[in-house]
Amino acid sequence: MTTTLEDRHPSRTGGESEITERRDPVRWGSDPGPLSPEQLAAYERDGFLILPDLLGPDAVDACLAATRDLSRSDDGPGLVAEPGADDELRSVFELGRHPAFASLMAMDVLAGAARQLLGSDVYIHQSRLNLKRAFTGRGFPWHSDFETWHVEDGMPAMRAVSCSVALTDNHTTNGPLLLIAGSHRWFVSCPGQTPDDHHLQSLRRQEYGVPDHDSLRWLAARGEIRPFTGAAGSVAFFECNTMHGSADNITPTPRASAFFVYNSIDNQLVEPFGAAQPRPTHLAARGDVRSVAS
Ligand code: 6CS
Ligand code: FE
Repeated sequence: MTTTLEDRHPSRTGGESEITERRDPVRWGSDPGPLSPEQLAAYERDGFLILPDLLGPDAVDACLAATRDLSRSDDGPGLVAEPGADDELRSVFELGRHPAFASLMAMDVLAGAARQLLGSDVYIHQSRLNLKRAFTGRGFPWHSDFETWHVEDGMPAMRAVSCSVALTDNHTTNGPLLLIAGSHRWFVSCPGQTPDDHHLQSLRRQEYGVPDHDSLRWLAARGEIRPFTGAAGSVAFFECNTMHGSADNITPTPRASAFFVYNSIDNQLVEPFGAAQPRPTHLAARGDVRSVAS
């Protein structure tokens, strides 16, 4: 059942692509927090903020050990294989099951920055590992996370931020996250209509919620495409509507990343705006969500 709320960001309604101005603030409120005024200004301008070497080797090592644990677990719903390679693990969801990730995502340097950007308490909407293994790690086509979270999960407003933690060194060559600077200022509605149980396909190879080339050219003409490169322990915060994607990793070096999506406690999910059924809760927390402890 789709929601009866006014859809302020219609997409995948069966029509053509359309680019509209963003209708929500980028930074909500003016709460204090770990980010400096210069860092806040860069985030508002670009739609992302890269913090090189934010986390130390101990935190990275703990996450890598947790990654090995979670990757070994059974083939639960939170494990996603690469397209066309059922034995190659692509993503693992619901990282809070592991104490190392649970404590990292609650650290003030991460969760405090999210509260500062979103102007409220926050909860984890989604957490995932993208392993992007050496030679076989496949990329992710260009997309706005908010477009998916609005259409398929019922996220009402652009009041969420992703935190990407590099668990291995990110180079220009091993499939780093690519972001279009400034793209968060426009909403790109996508063509087509969401198939039932779309996540069973989209998390392996996304086809719906991927903007057309003309829209991507339009955005890239207004903002530089920048890679998130840096040593393991580097962190990128990116706004939920910033256009991003990444290429395949054909190099001998893995590009493993953890993603924590912080959503405002005041932006909790309603019924999907463009899908028949909500996605499972390991992809989109809903119901009795709990704020990340401050
Ligand atoms: O569908 C989702 O929620 C996920 N898909 C992508 C490609 N990025 C955001 C999110 O992790
Ligand atoms: Fe994404």
